Amino acid sequence: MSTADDVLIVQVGQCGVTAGAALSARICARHDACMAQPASRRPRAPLDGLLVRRGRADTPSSPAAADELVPRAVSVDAEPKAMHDAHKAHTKPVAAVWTEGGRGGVFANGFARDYGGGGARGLPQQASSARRGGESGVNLLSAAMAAVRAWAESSATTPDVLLLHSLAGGTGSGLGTRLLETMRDDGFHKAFVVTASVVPLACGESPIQAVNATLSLSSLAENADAALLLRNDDAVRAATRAREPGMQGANAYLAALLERTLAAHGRGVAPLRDIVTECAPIPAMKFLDAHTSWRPASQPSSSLSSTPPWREVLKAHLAPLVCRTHVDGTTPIKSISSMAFAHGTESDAGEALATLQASRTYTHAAWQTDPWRTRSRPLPLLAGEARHLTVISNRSNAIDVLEGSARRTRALLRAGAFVHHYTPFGVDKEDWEHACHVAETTSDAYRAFYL
Ligand SMILES: Nc1nc2c(ncn2[C@@H]2O[C@H](COP(=O)(O)OP(=O)(O)OP(=O)(O)O)[C@@H](O)[C@H]2O)c(=O)[nH]1
Ligand SMILES: [Mg+2]
Repeated sequence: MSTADDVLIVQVGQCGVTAGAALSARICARHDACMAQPASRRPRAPLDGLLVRRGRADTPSSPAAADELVPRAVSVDAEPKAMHDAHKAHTKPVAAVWTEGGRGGVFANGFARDYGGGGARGLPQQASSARRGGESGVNLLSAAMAAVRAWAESSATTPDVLLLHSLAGGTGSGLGTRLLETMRDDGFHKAFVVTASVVPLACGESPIQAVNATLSLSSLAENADAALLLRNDDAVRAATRAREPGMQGANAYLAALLERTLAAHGRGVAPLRDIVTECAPIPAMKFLDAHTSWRPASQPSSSLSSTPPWREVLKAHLAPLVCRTHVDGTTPIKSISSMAFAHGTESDAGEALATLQASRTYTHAAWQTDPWRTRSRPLPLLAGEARHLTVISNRSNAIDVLEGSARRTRALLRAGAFVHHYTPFGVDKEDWEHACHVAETTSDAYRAFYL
């Protein structure tokens, strides 16, 4: 049976590589903390199973020591900068492939350009294989697939895949979804593929972010088993509350959220399968909402002397991050199925859930009589933190992302704006139309079930 040990993390584009590096740093730090304990009472860190031995130098300008333990993560980016930064911070994936130029924030450029060629650099093979770095002449999609395949084959069973990427950038959205589609056609049909898809800031970061998001959301609807929609607005809000503003803080929040999500399921349980089975059993509704309580580092905590009550943890550090109404500001957001991952024991999880239900932070559809599942385990804690709760929920606010993106894409389509940026890469008006249609149909399914 697969477990957390059989997860392959594939991180694509600047956002994927950078947030993935923050996750890797946390996994390695937990491992090092456990190893620092005397051998007689040394615990196994919750995500130790994700660590593998990496071989020789395979990343830009940062030769890794042989036999270094690193998380089973493959980094893919069209440009090397995010990888350089991650490697300087000593957060290395097991394999990295890259080219020398970004995709200019255009989905089509990431999705289709890699068909045609352009030398990719990197080492897609396992540590034991012969080195194939430098200008290999292989295109980025092929090189990325070779790395993914090599590490998948190193696992006892086909691993489940966590694809970490943004919906807005050219590489993360375009190449990320292209990789997903290729995996589906290429032996990964047995694997559960869950994406951690970073939603751009609502205030807007690029005039074509909605088009990129619509095109990738429609591909996720067709190819992923579940997609965690990680809103950058929430991550930035969490970071600001924690007095760690900016993208670094946002990534620290996202890393904590993903670490807890992967680690909470207990021995012998495959985390991604658990999430798909419990939260996304209906294929038409696979877009999930995810939040974790994240204690502001600067805030004094009673946890240093005693364990704070769940009411305090949830009210102060989870509820403020969770939206309760749709973008119209009045229609309540409803859930149909939710999972709560608690640090601690089963009784801690039960207590946390009772407190959460009393707070009405999450409201479930009236017909759903048994909406919650809990998972509990001693999980990594942040400095000064005594307990935390993470919630993954199938919620109607997916409608806002799907409809909002499709609406803006249709407006650009009517105006004929920006289409010429996509057509040279083989993504034309019909593809925009199709993506809008898929996003709207998916949104309709949510409306029918929830509202
Ligand atoms: N949370 C978070 N979001 C990021 C980060 N870097 C970029 N983003 C978001 O990602 C989106 C832009 O995508 P990028 O990942 O930068 O683009 P890319 O995938 O590298 O694609 P190209 O640069 O166009 O080739 C925007 O919504 C950014 O806010 C990061 O480190 N953390
Ligand atoms: Mg980039």
